[in-house]
Amino acid sequence: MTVDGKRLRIAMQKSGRLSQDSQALLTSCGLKINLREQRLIAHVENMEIDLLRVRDDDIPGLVMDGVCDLGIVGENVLEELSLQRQIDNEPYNYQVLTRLDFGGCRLSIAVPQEENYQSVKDLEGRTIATTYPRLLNRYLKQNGVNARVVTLKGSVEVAPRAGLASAICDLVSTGATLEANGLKEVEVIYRSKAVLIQRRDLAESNKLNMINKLMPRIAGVMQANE
Ligand code: PRT
Ligand code: ZN
Repeated sequence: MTVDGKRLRIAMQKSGRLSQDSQALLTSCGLKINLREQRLIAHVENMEIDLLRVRDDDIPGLVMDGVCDLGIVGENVLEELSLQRQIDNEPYNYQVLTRLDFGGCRLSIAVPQEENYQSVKDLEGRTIATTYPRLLNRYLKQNGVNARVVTLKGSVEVAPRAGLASAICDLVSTGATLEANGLKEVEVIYRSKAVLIQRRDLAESNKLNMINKLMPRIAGVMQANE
């Protein structure tokens, strides 16, 4: 299989919070997907489309590097990689085709429940654990706060109890995880949803035609969900 084959390649999360909704959206758009396949690549039976099922963290890079044509990913992951690539002077080109109606969450700073937190200034000089160091650093910079950022890929919510940090910056949806870990949400630094992105340099007319056919269907599916 070649990278510049004529089948449209869509990167989506293999298993996680976005996979079911991503799959349901594509199915509602008329793509016949063999859901039993546990493989990296799922061929769509009735259209010239392949689904690449990967970790969500890999999706923005696959699109930015032009290896996949489209991707469905959370804005939090997309923005974090964009910031990283800007800092590292690497290309981070992509186009957001549409925001989707799932995957909603917020990236928030949380501190121990018993703390008398007043304002963002209370974060000065502290250590904050997060999986999103660049989004957090941007926020701290914008607010003129000096804090040490520690990157953890998982279990961020236990960092204060483990003595690794005195605050965290993590994704929140219901707030139950923070509550269960004796933490309270004090600042929302980013609001995220899933988005459909396209690689910038996509020029093949057959692929662009397919995308032009898909977009109104996606809009229709979202309208029906309202
Ligand atoms: O294996 P892979 O790397 O693909 O998956 P992952 O474990 O990295 O990601 P996954 O499946 O957990 O999340 C994928 C995407 O879903 C995220 O990047 C967000 O865009 C979106 N999303 C929406 C969330 C949440 N809501 C969410 N609540 N991602 C994570 N959480 C976690 C959060 O980190 C915390 O641990 O859920 C917990 C908080 O939830 P509440 O309801 O207790 O507040
Ligand atoms: Zn991930």
